[in-house]
Amino acid sequence: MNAIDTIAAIATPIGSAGIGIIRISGPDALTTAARVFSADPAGLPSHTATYGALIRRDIAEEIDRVVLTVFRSPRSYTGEDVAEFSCHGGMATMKAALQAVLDAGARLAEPGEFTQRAFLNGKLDLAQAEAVNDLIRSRTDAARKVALRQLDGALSEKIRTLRDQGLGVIAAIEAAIDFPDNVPEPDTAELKERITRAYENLLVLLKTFEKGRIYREGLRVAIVGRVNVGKSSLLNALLRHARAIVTPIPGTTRDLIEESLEIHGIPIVAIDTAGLRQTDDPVEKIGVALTHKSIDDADVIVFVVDASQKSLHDDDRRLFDMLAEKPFICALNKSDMVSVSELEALAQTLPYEAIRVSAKYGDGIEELEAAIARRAGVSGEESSLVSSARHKEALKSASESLRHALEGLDATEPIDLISIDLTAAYDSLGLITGETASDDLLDRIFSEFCIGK
Ligand SMILES: Nc1nc2c(ncn2[C@@H]2O[C@H](COP(=O)(O)OP(=O)(O)OP(=O)(O)O)[C@@H](O)[C@H]2O)c(=O)[nH]1
Ligand SMILES: [Mg+2]
Repeated sequence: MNAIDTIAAIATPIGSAGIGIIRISGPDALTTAARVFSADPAGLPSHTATYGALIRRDIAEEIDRVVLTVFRSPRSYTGEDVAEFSCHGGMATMKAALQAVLDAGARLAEPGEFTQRAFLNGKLDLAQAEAVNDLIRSRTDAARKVALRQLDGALSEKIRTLRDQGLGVIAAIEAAIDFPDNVPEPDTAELKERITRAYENLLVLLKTFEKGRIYREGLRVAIVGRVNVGKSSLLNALLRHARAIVTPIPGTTRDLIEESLEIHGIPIVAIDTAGLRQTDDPVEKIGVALTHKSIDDADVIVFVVDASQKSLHDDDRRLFDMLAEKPFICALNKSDMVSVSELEALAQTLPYEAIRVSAKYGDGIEELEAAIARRAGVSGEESSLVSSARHKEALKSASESLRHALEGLDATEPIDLISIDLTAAYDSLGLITGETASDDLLDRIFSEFCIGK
């Protein structure tokens, strides 16, 4: 256990709420709590809650009526003694309560410092600690599930197994190097098989990243097309409420409008853009430039065509050409304004398959949503393991080291060189679970947390 100071912070959002929690952790958590609580928590058993008053003894003032919960080391989130005051969640109350706790000897916690202590005390490994932050920030059910699995240790277990396997091989090689007379060199074919197996397992894990990233960070979906084709109407239809201004005047939308929504459990940032056309209007010009940028940044592009025009406009064709290499979906909008046969005829002339929709009446929106999810390659059901770019980088560098080791074996390099590659892979994997993470890396990771977690 690290002998460090006692920290405190508000663990709940700032604002008005039924309850607001002040968390205190550290060797003096209970004595600090005792200084501001009407009853003495010294005799309270772990995991019990006591009703009482939060008071400032120095000015003999009661701040709030609270419930104090006590968790004794090591059976607490941080592994240290923890005291939590559940106060009435008002701004003034929480501020005064926190100040009283700080004046009683606690230091204000840094962002993520509670979880950092949990990590340092071996309550969680680094991947699990990061999952706590992912869980707090998850916006959809699918993202929550990915984070919870990681918190449960699903990723850590895979990494640990891989590291254990790697260590076995490294130990065998090192023994042969250290005691050449007594320990035979490991059999090359067997070495190769063991490293290949680890390498393949790594690649399988790496493959889950793209989907994991989408669940964690969301999918950027840009809605683009000519002016007046119904892009803003389509954003509103996807959101199921009137967010963007819709008018019959071409060039209504000039700025990007970004909104969060959820499709099949996937967090989506949908972006309504300025209609593309040649224009001399300086404001619209900027809007059009922004549209081009959002096309570049998007994971999926919804390209809207106005079916009521009954044929493709030159601007539509230009856009088709521009999007050819991108992951786009064509939406044939205003399908309510034309007959089925006219719609068929128009669809035939399109270079790509199109989804028929009516943004105004909400027709075809589910089909469009399904197409977006398909285009992203995620179904909302999969159990992705790797979702963070940091983990991906570590896995990639581990896999490169293993590939290097395999090439070395093929080139009959001496086994001490192979051992160097294997050790590098072992260390890269340790970055994920934290065994080989530097203090700088740890500080950076935990500073991204909220205060109070
Ligand atoms: N009948 C019908 N009209 C639609 C549909 N979608 C949009 N409209 C109408 O088309 C006009 C333009 O709609 P917007 O959503 O503002 O089009 P936009 O593509 O955002 O236009 P800009 O922002 O100017 O580029 C409005 O009058 C809408 O009511 C549809 O599915 N059916
Ligand atoms: Mg618009």
